[in-house]
Amino acid sequence: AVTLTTPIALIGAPTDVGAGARGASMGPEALRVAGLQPALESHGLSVIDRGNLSGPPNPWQPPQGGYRHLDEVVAWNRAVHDAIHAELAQGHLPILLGGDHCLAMGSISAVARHCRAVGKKLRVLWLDAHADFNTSTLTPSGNLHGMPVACLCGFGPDELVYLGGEGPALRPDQVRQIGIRSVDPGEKRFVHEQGLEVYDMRYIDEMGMRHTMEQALAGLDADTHLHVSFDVDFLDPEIAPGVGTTVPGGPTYREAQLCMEMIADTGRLGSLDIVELNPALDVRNRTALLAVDLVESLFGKSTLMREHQVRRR
Ligand code: 6HN
Ligand code: MN
Ligand code: MN
Ligand code: MN
Repeated sequence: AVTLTTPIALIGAPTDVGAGARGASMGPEALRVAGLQPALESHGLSVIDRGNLSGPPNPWQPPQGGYRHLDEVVAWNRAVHDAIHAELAQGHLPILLGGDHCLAMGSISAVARHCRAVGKKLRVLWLDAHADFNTSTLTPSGNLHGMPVACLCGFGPDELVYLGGEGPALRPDQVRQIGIRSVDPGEKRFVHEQGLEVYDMRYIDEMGMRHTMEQALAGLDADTHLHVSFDVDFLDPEIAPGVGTTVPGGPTYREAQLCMEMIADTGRLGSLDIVELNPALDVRNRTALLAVDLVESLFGKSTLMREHQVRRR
């Protein structure tokens, strides 16, 4: 659980090796320029910026054997794994500044390893327009940012499945996906077969964000580590144009705020990815500023003091 005394560590991973568009490599700097650290500090949190990790350049090659840039993706994710694990071991709350979403393999494998070591349960909230559940045979693109959930659940190459040591990092029942509205045909069958819990946009339209989050957060307890993997393309492209793979019909500003606030209310947030921000496609850093605004809510910023709000139930 986050307390005002849990130091937050920012870790930049400036790469787009897993993506189909160039530019997410500039994400960490855009988030810094948008004021992520002072925004969190303004709410009394202590924040350490660890700077950026390094790794191989993007070779911009076609896929081989169903994967694009597999060696580079492995190298980046090893670096991410080690950095995130080191922060968790020190009792810090790591925020991964991506970079594309393939990097969640490194961060979540580190979180899972940490949870195994300290005997905590792990719940992953995957906020995304996409399910990211492709495999080398299902993928239409070969881009590894479309495969991290599958790899984390054991469906991928050994170098990625075993990033965190023993066995796959996750069981599908530890994942809740929210905001989904673009799933490839083979991927759709595989999501169904593996029983992923997906709160797609149809569900959010019909049931509302409040009910959606109550479901997605049900069953958390004091022994649960909550990891949020925030793909910025989760948001409607009208408010968040700065991403490589926009899909219309995403959550509005108010829906996204409520989503973040309800996560904050659990007090269980233990780690976070902010990924897929693409400053090359953004407009005056607007999407980065929005991401910072939402992350403030995720860490408990609210309009009024808790005791001053009208009771909701
Ligand atoms: N992301 N499903 C598409 C693919 O190429 O596999 C798009 C994946 C997008 C991934 O935005 O993190
Ligand atoms: Mn503020
Ligand atoms: Mn994604
Ligand atoms: Mn996405």
